[in-house]
Amino acid sequence: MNKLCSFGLLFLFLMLFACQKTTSNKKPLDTSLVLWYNNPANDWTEALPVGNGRLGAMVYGNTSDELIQFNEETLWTGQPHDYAHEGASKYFAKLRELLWAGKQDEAEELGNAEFMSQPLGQLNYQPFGNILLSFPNHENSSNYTRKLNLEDAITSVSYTVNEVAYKREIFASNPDQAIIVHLEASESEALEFSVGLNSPHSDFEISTEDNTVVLKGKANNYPKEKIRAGGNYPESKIRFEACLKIVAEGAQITQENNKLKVENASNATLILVGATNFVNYQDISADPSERCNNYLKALDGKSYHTLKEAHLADYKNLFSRVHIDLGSGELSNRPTNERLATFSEDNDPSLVALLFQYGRYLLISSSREGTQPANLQGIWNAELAPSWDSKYTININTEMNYWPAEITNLSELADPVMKLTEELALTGKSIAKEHYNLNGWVAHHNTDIWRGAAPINNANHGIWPTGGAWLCQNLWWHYQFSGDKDFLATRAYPVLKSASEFFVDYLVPDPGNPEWLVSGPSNSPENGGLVMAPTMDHQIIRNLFSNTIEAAELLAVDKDFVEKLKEKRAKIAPNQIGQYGQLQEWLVDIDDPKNEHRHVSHLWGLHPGNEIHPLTTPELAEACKVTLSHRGDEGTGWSRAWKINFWARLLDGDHAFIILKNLILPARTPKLNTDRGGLYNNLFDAHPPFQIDGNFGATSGIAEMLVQSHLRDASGDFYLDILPALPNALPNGTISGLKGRGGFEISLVWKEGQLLKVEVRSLLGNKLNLRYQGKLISQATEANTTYSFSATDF
Ligand code: FUC
Repeated sequence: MNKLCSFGLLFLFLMLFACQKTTSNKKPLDTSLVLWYNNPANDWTEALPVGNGRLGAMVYGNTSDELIQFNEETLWTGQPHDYAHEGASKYFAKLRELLWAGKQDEAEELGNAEFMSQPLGQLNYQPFGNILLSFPNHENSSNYTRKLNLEDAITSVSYTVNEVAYKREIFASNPDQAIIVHLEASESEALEFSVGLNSPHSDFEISTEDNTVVLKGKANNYPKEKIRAGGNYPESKIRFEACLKIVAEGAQITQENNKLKVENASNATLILVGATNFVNYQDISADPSERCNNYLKALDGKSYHTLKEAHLADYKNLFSRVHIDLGSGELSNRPTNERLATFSEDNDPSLVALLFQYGRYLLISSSREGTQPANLQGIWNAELAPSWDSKYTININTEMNYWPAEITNLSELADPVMKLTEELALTGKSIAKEHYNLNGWVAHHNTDIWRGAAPINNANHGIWPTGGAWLCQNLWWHYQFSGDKDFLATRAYPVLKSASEFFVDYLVPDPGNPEWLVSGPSNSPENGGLVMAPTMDHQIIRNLFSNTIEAAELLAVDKDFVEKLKEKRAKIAPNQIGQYGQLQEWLVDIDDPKNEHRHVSHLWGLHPGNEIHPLTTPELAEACKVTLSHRGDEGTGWSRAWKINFWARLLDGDHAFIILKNLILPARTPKLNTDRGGLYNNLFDAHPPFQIDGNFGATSGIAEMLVQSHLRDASGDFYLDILPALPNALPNGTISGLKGRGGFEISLVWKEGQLLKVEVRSLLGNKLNLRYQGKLISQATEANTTYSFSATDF
């Protein structure tokens, strides 16, 4: 035997040995895309979420008394309602006068009396019900694991009782519009359980028919204890129904006290469908029973295997567009709660990758084409009186939810927030008329499923007219990433134009600097009360005008209007640098350097806007750094997430990483009396309490460290900035599938902090401006063609 041949045999032997090892032993857990735990959830923030955009569920993973809490996204309190305050516009000019005269208290008083939404608050998102499973004698188990695998969007629980292995798999199917729970035992006929449904609402009934448990009910009214003075919240008219059907071949199924008891089963599949009478914000005429029946009919006869395959195909089509690997080690193999507990002292970059992908997972699970947008809690809410109503706060939170959509290759998932914006453009028209006597549309700092657009809560933070204008950014981004002119003409432009129409006539000369136009009455969210001329408004309105101008020019329409917008845009009060070198939050230099307020609104122009950047406006960028140093590196969950994005835009990856570490802190530890900003054990972001924006903002921030595409050359083509803010803590990695404006898909490999390889797929054939460490490759591209470069090409 020659040497080569004996090496070959040895290799073959080793391979066989390796294969044997992996097939004979339990496959080791690939933790790169898995959240996993050795214990059932102690509470809701440890339960694991699944969702199909419309239905959501939180799975606790208890062995004997399993609880699966579920939601349907249209179950809200209230009914279609117009929130306009008739006659409010009579006080609009007066509010300005009072503020200019330095009478803020009086202005707020007048605002509260005459200018606010009717009622003063909006309605809230509701829980639906619970699936209650009971497994007799499963209290004492061994080999317990529960996990959520982001690769297939399935959460599973496995354990052993009396040498029988039990396994549950739970997922939310988008193609079949159902929550699927599959149960199996390793020994035939060893599975025995009972299952029922209940609901936290006061008005509901349960029945059983055939192999199905049915829950019918009506939403509670808005919780009394949360009603703000101003009263008169619309009565709840949402009705709901859920059906849980059991398929367990060969098993014995009996009805017992509105529950179903299953005996002698080897496996069983539970199918939960649910619906309400909500059709849209003006129409609640649907029949929930009919909807449930239709869902069940469409599911009839499908095996668990078929349901699972359809789910995997649908989900993977979205999720697998982006791969990320930031390296892993021994530490990465620990349960997720243990990794979270020590992340700040560890070197565990794969938890960063997991958190990045978790944000994408949560967006896929809470926002699909045709659904409601992800609200403050996505679609997961167990409370009748959730914090901030689990609605849509649009002075940062809802927008943050959608920051990752385009850049992490989930473009179609932005559809719900664009639809919401289109609907607000309709309800906001009557608010523009009633409250301001102006054309166009306006929305303030919150909205709900009924598309409330009037100022709510209190004049000191509710009168803020740029919520709608901010939301317009999503429509514009969608065009920038997709290049879809048809979309621009039919969906984006009409909304942008109408929003601009409002501000064209709304802006007013500042008495101190009459050549400047300012916004007001308004506030710098939610800091400092009712004022004239907050910086953020000016940045948002400038951005709105610029996008409207460009859209009109691309579509070759509305020449005169474009001229008017250009003229007004040039006069909007510019950003100011104040006495400490900070970016001023208002036109007057009154910032308090000790103020660590969670909102950093006046840095909007840095992110998510694009008018401030170290390369284009270095002095303003320096001023942003001063402001950020005043505000500090902590804050609520979403505030931390925003600061990651800010520092990435300031090209300071290490500072961005400091904040990321502050976000990946356990929100709840035995040492603390109360929760803090950070993450719960299920990696839900903590404001506290749970608020999903911090998850989405973190995903966006990590993407912004790796690729940015918001700057443009003189002819308007985008720069793709590669590794613009790579932290030292992430020296090695690969990512594929990130998106850039202008229609590019980007894949990167880096090592020891340096780029090795970049591949850019041009989708639209636009000019490529690839920039790395200040060096630029510019070239024409062809659509659907991939271009590869190594570091030495720069
Ligand atoms: C804004 C923020 C709060 C909270 C709420 C839902 O009002 O100022 O911190 O996130 O939205």
